[in-house]
Amino acid sequence: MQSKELRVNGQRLRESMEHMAKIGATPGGGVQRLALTDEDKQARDLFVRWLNDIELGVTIDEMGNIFGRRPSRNNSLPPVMSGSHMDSQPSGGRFDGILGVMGTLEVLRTLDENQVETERPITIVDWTNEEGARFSPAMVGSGVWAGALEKDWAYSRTDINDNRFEDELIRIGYKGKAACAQWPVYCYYEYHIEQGPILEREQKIIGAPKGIVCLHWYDVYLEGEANQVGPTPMEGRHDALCAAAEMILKVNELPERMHGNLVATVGEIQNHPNSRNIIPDKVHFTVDIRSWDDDHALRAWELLREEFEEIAARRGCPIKTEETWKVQHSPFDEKLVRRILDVADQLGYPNLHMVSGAGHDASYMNQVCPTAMIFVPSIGGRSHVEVENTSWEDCEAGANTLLHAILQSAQEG
Ligand code: HGY
Ligand code: MN
Ligand code: MN
Repeated sequence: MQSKELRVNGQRLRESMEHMAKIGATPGGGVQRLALTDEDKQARDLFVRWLNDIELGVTIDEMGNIFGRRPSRNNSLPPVMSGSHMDSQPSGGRFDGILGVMGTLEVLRTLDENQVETERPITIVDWTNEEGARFSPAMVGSGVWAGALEKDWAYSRTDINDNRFEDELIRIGYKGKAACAQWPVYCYYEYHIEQGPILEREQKIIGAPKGIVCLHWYDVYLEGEANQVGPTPMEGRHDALCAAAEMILKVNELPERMHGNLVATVGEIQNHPNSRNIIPDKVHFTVDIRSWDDDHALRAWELLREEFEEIAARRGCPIKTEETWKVQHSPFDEKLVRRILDVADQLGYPNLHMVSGAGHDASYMNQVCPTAMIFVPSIGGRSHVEVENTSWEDCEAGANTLLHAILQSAQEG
């Protein structure tokens, strides 16, 4: 068969996705496969089995990143790499991350059954802890591989129950022997759901983001004074939760005050002792700021921090802030982005040049090799929720686009 006529097997892709969706399935139709949990291990074990079924050389590195390598005519050439992540949010969706891993697997299965030989090897990857939901920050596996994050720092990260990243990696049996350090990659594609409303609204099937916004993560800790809620007068209280509440509204108002091109969110909060008849004395909350303009995001944080200091002083609640993680905005390789749009045209899929507001491992891969992403629509623009959904037709269209983008790159000498 002419390679131009090649198409993936949409039914097989659907079956692999539905098989994976059973691992960590939640009552509302989503998944909970937090990084380095038993559910993550189950998905990993199944993925490795599927890689072995098509005789890919499997490598697991010391951050638990899983690579499968498909040999080629010229194995000395740097490979085309494609993949994503299999870990999820606590009440995550059945498509985020896993579609990129299963989509790439479907591409390799299709090449295999059609005996397609490529000039370059092709490597599939599952990156560890892309979400950062259990162990912050996000994209830790790809960050260490790309040399942007320190392995020992990553190993020391703890979850809310003080479990260490490294210990959990060992516990699930995925602390591999291979060094987690970048090696030459010809180019990297990541196939992913859009996680927003644009493709659906514009009635497009394929999105080709020009890149990913910057992501800046901060942690804020407030100290108040606990006391019995009844006898303690309102005057003179040091209520850490009220201080946090004022600050959280400042975060929400920030984008408007910064004249747009920015989103700012408080997604996580812990309140101590969290008892209805005790004035809270300890609060931790997170701040997530994103923009295409890194300096704009930094200015926003500086503004916030000044306001937080004023509120903390006025309420007598000492504050500590941590600049936990930053990844710069990532403009993708224009040639590869163009390739994705051209392939979508050739396959007859309406397509759109856009930007990604969601972070992806492609942010770090973009720092080490030419990188681009393929998006498909999220129904209702929803993601990171159990109702996250994408039509199987669109999943197949995305995988076909990935197939031909990978093929074109893998045939380049
Ligand atoms: O935060 C993100 O956008 C990604 O889900 N890690
Ligand atoms: Mn994702
Ligand atoms: Mn996600």
